[in-house]
Amino acid sequence: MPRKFFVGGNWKCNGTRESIASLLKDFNGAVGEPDLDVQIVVAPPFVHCDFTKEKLPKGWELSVQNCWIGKGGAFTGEVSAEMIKDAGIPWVILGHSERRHLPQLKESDETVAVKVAYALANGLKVMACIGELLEEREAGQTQAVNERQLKAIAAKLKEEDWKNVVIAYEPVWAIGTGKVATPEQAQEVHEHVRAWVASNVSPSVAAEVRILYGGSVTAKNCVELAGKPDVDGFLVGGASLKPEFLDIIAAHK
Ligand code: G2H
Repeated sequence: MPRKFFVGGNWKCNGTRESIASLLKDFNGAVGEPDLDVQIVVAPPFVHCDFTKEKLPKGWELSVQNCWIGKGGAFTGEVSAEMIKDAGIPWVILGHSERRHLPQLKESDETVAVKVAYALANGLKVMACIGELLEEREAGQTQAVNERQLKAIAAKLKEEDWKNVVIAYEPVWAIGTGKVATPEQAQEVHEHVRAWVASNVSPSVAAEVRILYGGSVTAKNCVELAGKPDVDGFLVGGASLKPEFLDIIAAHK
């Protein structure tokens, strides 16, 4: 079965009720019947999820951008996977590079992996992010870093869990910098990731798992990226807050 194209919109820590209402009004005005060849998932900040859910275009799904590592309880400020599921939100983004690398957060490979496993076990679907820093790429460690991050996650999952996972490859040097990976650079890593999954999880999971590219995706660069055989969609930040998100959704056509 061909892999269905997937476009995620990561709104990060942006937006007001007013700006979201305006953005969704534009999206609703421009989209007609759902395009069954693409899966679209947007991730507002927690506080805007309900508001966004009421106004999402038909067929679009909702995600959050993080969750707590385990069962809820005395963890001030955190939101558990069970709560997210209970709120009717199907997806969570985990392991985003901003959570891995911001000095205030510093989530380790192990923390990300435990979160992914717990979220899946509690009925969420996961966009699991991986990606190397600029200095790691320059030191020739790109594939090794992505393998290490993936290995930590794979070690905690059963084969059947993978049907609820999409992998997002987001080179850190390309995130929010305007410096997009070339289609060849993206394809090289995606192909390697898929081969790693084939060898370390199973060939059938490798054939089915969607591998998204993320990092300064725009309406201008998305078509060429989408043309690469192992690029199954995008995780979009800045451009998901603009009308051009619709052009990125159409990139698979
Ligand atoms: C990477 C991406 C969204 P941007 O973080 O996950 O953001 O498209 O702004 O680089």
